[in-house]
Amino acid sequence: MINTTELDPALSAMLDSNKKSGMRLVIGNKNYSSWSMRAWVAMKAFGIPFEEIRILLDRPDTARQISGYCMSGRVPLLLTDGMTIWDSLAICEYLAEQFPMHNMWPQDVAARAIARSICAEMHSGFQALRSDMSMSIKASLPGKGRTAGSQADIGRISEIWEECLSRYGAHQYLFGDFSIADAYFAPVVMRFNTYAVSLAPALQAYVERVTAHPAVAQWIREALAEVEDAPDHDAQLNK
Ligand SMILES: N[C@@H](CCC(=O)N[C@@H](CS)C(=O)NCC(=O)O)C(=O)O
Repeated sequence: MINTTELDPALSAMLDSNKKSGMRLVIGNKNYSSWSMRAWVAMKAFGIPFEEIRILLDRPDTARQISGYCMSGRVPLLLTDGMTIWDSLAICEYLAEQFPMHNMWPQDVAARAIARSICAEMHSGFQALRSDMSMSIKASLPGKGRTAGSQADIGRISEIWEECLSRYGAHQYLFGDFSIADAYFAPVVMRFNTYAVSLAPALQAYVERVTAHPAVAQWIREALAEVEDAPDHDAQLNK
């Protein structure tokens, strides 16, 4: 067996990267599964190879199928190195550690701390936006879902984006180059498109850049091509 620590760093990184391929990502329907989208977009955007396993949500056997991989009952799941990682943020952190050459987080320490803060805020917050403006990439629901709670969430997200784009983003992505933070907010971008949220021009331009990013655009194409619905998710849209 080759001891990669004694090799040229570039060759060693390439061998490590090959060793880590063979990863499998378990996701839900692309049209609806916002948490799956985050991990999948992060992997695609940074060219990390993986096999996709899609489990349809809202089916009688959804829970049984997910529990075949992990008892969390939720997707995404990353199957790698004989273990399962069962949370989108933990998956992104694992990938950033395993593939340091990709700079999945911003390189600047202060920017990285802010990027982690906004991902954590997304991960634990914005409940009203999630429930009142649920993700359905296929749907067009301009103006729907505007409760006091979702309006407040839209306001807070606008504030975060404005701050990151003006301080770190050089008017590209939230921290300049595409990072985990952009993957994390990609499902919000999908919602802003579906529900036609009107935004300041700089934020609308960010929405358009994320929508056009190759990894995001691929997810959208594949979501639009899906034929299966998810009845409970659709019921959320029509409440
Ligand atoms: N905090 C988790 C949330 C995962 C989550 O809620 N996933 C939803 C799909 S987007 C799920 O698996 N739901 C199971 C179901 O609908 O049966 C993460 O970040 O991965």
